[in-house]
Amino acid sequence: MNASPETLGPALLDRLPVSVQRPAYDRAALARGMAHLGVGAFHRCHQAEYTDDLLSLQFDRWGVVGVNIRPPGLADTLGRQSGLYTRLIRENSHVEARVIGSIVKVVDSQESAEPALDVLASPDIELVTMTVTEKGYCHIPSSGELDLGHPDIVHDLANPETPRSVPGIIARTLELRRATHGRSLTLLSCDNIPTNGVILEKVVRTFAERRGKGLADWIAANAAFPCAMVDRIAPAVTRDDLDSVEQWFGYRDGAVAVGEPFRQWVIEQKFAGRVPRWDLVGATFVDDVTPFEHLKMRVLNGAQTTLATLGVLAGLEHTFDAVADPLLAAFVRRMLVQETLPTLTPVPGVLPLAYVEQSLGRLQNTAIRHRNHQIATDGSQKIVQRLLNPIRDRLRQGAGIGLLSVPVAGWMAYLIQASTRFGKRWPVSDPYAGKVAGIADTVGRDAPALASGILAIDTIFAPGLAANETFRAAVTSALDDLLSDDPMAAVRHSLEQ
Ligand code: CS2
Repeated sequence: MNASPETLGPALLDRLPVSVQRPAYDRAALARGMAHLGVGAFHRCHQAEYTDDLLSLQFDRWGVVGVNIRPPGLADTLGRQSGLYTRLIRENSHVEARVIGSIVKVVDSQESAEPALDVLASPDIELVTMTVTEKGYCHIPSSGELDLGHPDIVHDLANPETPRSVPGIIARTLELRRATHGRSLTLLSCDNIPTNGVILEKVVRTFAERRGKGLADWIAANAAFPCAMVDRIAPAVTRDDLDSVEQWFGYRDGAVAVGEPFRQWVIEQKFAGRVPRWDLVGATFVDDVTPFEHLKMRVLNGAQTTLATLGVLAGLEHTFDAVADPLLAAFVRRMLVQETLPTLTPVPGVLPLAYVEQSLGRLQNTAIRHRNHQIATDGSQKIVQRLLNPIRDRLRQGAGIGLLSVPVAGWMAYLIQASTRFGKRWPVSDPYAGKVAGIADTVGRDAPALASGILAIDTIFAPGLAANETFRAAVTSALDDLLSDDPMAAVRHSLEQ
């Protein structure tokens, strides 16, 4: 019997195969200085890698303490490996492996907020970055306001010392910092919501105002909430990824992360203290992130959501399968060039058409096995910034929206058919899945009634948009096709117009 392979850890660093890069700094000397909330595949492929790059260039106390307040727990796996993990960059048949050392510890805080608060309120922590997913902010997608009816917010306002939600945890963190050492904190949102820092600040402030005792004023003076645009495609990690590392490099790693070569990070320079000089290793510090985030969310993410929902309806598994389909590829390119690009403000150094081609090229990478169902998850939290905001801008310009309306109907069709078509193979997950299912139960398979019912959800569709006749007609007609036996007729019809 073969001996089981060694697990990645500090003892293995000097014996890694030469093809695996390792931290080029003294990891034993790395002190903790920042925390990251939501250590998933994306963080391990993005912020942690930038930090690892920086530590090699300019060593400083920027060790990251990861904090997970939602499953899955990672403390055991990464703890066993002293925070080390393998980051694979993959592009078709090309693989590049590197062990990242910037995460010094991971804390699981799913059962209670205490472990998270211990880390976040500690005076060593000068900065908190976060990737908590769109719905983690507990905001109303159409308005950006804190959702005071959200069960976790209701709970946290009644029990502010034992919070469950991100706004509740951040407000409590700042309250504890104020009461103990009084040190300021930068909170850097890295989620794909427009003006993410503004939204974070707003939900935390609204929460703190209800808490009273001058907390909101203290936060305004002692915390900063910069906006950021982040980019790298890094799908959920699979058992195959872990097995590949073992096969290729001879050791076991339970926390492998896989990403594409492209990466980008644009950060608003608005800090409440020291932050790592990520600008020395490829990040960009700017005064206004807005043009960058619109470009990225509307083009790259807009294409992903379009290919994901329409791809699932066409029976295709991954993004690369959907973009290889000639009809879907022609559709998404035409949608982006004709309808999305005219809504964007120029970004210095970026040629819009080249950005579209580069984005579609990234989506063709067959080594990035990003499942359409994964991207379709939480679509209600994504369509506002990816599709509805450009639609609203187009309508204001009096311009056509026949193409952008198709993936909006795609999201509707996906949720309408969740229980009958997809739910058995993939647990469809979206905070609005129940609501859409309820509408479908009441009105049946009648596209105009379904579209009307769903467009009336004003926390997603701002009333002005939902009332627009052009938009209503385009969504209804696409939905009718998408629910038929020939769902791709929606795509063909929109291209014929
Ligand atoms: C994806 C994003 O799952 C999704 O919603 O669209 O995670 C996407 O891969 C990243 O934003 C790329 O930077």
